[in-house]
Amino acid sequence: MSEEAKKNQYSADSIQALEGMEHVRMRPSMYIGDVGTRGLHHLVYEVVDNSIDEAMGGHCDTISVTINEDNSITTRDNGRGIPVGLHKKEGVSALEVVMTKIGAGGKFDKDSYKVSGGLHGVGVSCVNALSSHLKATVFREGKVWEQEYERGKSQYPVKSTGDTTDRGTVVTFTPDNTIFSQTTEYNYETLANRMRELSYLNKGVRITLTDKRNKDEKGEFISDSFYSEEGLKEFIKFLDATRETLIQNVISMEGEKNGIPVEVAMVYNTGYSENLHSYVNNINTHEGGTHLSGFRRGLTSTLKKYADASGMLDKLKFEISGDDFREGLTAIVSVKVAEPQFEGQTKTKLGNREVTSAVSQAVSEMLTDYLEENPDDAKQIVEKVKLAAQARHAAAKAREMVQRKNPMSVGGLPGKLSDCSEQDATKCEVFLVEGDSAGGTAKQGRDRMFQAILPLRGKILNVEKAMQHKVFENEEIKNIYTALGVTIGTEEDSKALNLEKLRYHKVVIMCDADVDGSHIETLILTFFFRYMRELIEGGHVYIATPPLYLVKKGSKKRYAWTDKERDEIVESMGGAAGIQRYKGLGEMNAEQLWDTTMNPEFRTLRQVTIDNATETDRIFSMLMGDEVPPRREFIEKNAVYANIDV
Ligand code: 0RA
Repeated sequence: MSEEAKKNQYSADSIQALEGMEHVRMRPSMYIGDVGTRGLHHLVYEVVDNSIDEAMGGHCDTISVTINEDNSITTRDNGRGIPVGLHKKEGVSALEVVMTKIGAGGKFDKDSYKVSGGLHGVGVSCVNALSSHLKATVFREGKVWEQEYERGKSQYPVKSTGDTTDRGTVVTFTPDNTIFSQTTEYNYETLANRMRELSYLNKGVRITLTDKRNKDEKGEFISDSFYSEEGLKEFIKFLDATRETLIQNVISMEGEKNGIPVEVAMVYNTGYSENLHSYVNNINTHEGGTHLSGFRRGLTSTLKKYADASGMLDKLKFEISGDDFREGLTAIVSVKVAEPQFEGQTKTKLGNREVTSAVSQAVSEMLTDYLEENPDDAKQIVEKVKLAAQARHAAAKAREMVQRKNPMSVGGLPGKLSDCSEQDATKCEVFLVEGDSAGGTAKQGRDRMFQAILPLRGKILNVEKAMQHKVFENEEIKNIYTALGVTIGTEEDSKALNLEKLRYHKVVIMCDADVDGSHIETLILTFFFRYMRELIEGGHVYIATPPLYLVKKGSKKRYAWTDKERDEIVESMGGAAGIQRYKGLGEMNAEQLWDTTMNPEFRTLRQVTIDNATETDRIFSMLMGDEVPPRREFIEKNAVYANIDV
């Protein structure tokens, strides 16, 4: 072939490869979920998942991820390196096929079944398609190989640039800002949380994260290195660090059942909430599925058998239910499935039937051994189950009270609620306001057509430390249930929140912009997270952002939300303006509150989302638990709780 013909042949191949790539650029959300912050971070996970795959095959033990100064990302691993030889079918280097063919991203050798993979398992080619620039460097068979791409299009054939004794793959990519138009700025904490999680899920792999945009006091780049010797066992200790443990050890097992790799770790604490986390191929399965059912089944049957044999429950007058075995339980189930079927609303529910019995068996064996070897712990657990059953009985009565009220009859609505006149719930908003006086101002300032006000008295109950029946007996909480028109129990799930009769599609928490206000905000969020998670997941929960300052000069008036903004306004007014600091909502009059915080045209509402349920869980238990030092440290470090992604 002549040089010219070679060149033509080369571009013909890359044009063909581009068809799938164009589709990724046209419909990015189909591949990475969305093109917001989540999707942006997803690009990193996708590349790292490939490195984790190498690690799971035993070919790699070190991965590094660097956020470069310009928000491009560099990942490096010491795996085998992406193959660079000629790919016979495609007629170009395998590296080029991996980087530019959608679906070819996986391994060619079928015997190493791909167990990792991002939420959508789309491969690095997808990251390439969504990057304005990407450079792949491969260290393999003594040589360094390189290829660069723009928007997924290779710029030249794979070339060798030198010799090396290293092995591995380096990928540097710049997310395309025409696709990620909202932001291309990476959040260090978000990446750190995922890298930490991955290190627990894949013990023995060192994952280092470095942020070249920021330096610490010593002049060094911000960096964390995650490494876990014991895997899930350590993950449990990390999650439960601020809870008081009920038993001596973390109970754990690791093995293969019916050909399915299963890892389980669990511990009981003295608290009341159930914290189950499950993973399939390193992906957090928020909606649970067959592996979680297997865990529950194994736990219930084993504990029930033990408890019955012990005679400790003989005097109990009612049946123990499955829930009773899980109060104060923190557990993680992680399975690897060759061809996972994901179901559910967010495609995070495992559907593979065969997994249930594999996990159930694993849990039974693990727990039977532990109970036999640790009779004191066994006694503690059964004792706790018994108390849980008694409390559940009390809670059922209290919950009935919440359920019985019919929120559709005005008579049933809480007296303190100032309702709106609009009947269409999708147009309605309710403001949960701290204190009666601010509630009064909000009531005057609102647009009564579509905005309702529910004042909450003082501090609401800390549900993290209260037993369920106390929660359902609490006046403020009962008011929230009836005002929102939500009940407990749907046709499918007796414990799920029923949103069918939700009366307001926006639920806005409005608190003072001070320490007390943010504490109350956290209490309300804790309640929503533990008892109304579906409301958050449905995108219904928001936080209002009242201004911190009023800057006045002559007849000019402007509001500021940050110190920086305040200074800029003062300067734009030519200096020496009068500044009023709002210490609370109560200091604003109705008109000011409407203008700055409630008027949809000008206000900023922060939508509350749950980015990472495992991490959110840990943060709430820490913020609301008994131990003060970690909480103080967290609040000082994060000022507001940026970490739960509000
Ligand atoms: C295809 C085949 C093989 C490895 C990889 C891809 C691979 C991809 C990435 C992405 C980041 N790091 C990676 N490391 C490896 C198998 C290699 C072989 O059979 O030698």
